[in-house]
Amino acid sequence: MCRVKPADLRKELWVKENWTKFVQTRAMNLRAKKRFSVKLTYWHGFGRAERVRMALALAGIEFEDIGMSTPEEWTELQATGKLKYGSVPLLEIDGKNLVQSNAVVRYVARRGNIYGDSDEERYEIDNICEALSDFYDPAMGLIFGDQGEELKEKLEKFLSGPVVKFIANKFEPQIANNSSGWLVGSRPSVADGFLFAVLRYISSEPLLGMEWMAQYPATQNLYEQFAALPQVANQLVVEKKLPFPEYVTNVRNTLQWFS
Ligand SMILES: N[C@@H](CCC(=O)N[C@@H](CS)C(=O)NCC(=O)O)C(=O)O
Repeated sequence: MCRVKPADLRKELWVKENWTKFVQTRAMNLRAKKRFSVKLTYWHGFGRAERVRMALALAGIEFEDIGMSTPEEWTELQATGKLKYGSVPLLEIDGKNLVQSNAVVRYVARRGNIYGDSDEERYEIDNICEALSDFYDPAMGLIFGDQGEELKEKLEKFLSGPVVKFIANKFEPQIANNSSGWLVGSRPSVADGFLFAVLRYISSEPLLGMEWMAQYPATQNLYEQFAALPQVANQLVVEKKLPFPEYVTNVRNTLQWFS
């Protein structure tokens, strides 16, 4: 008769127990690795990264949102050689270091299938993203300047200039004439994500606030529809956005702007 020795039994039990633990830990590590294999580096604010965040959110791609705050972090990042032009945002995805926000948005758009359903739609999406850059670029610096009378004047000019040119005359009628309620085609695309990012920034305090948007019901409806998409709503819950003063301080500290 073959008797199992107590020592062998203990060994077998040990292997069984620890193998299960090993398998569980490995699965956990793989999940964590997968979860954070996508990394976005910028500051925890809007700037040029928000269009990328919204594209990732719409595509349902989980990412680690890395916000810089010190000059050391900036120096270390430069030393990695990951920034082709020395500037952020940086998206680390699929083993690549992607820079240039509009090119990054297009990459995420293709990867996440949020880039229309035909070449015509993709052209229109690109066209709107470029126009959104034109609209947003002059507004991006508003929170970095004077917050008193000077800001008030700039905001008035912004409302009667770019807001009329882009929102009133172009995007509002384009959305209103599309039965889906999105900018292009029958489903949300990166163009909607970019518009949402821009609207959210310019409607934050101390900028325009939300009231101005009521004049543009189709735009406002798109804004609300986009925020309510489950994958976007999830991102808005976990986002690490800082109040403007802290965001501005972090950018200034990191880049050593002393003015
Ligand atoms: N065209 C680039 C511009 C990138 C850019 O200028 N990023 C700024 C932050 S918004 C930056 O990294 N500035 C620091 C520097 O260039 O030294 C893009 O859209 O990504």
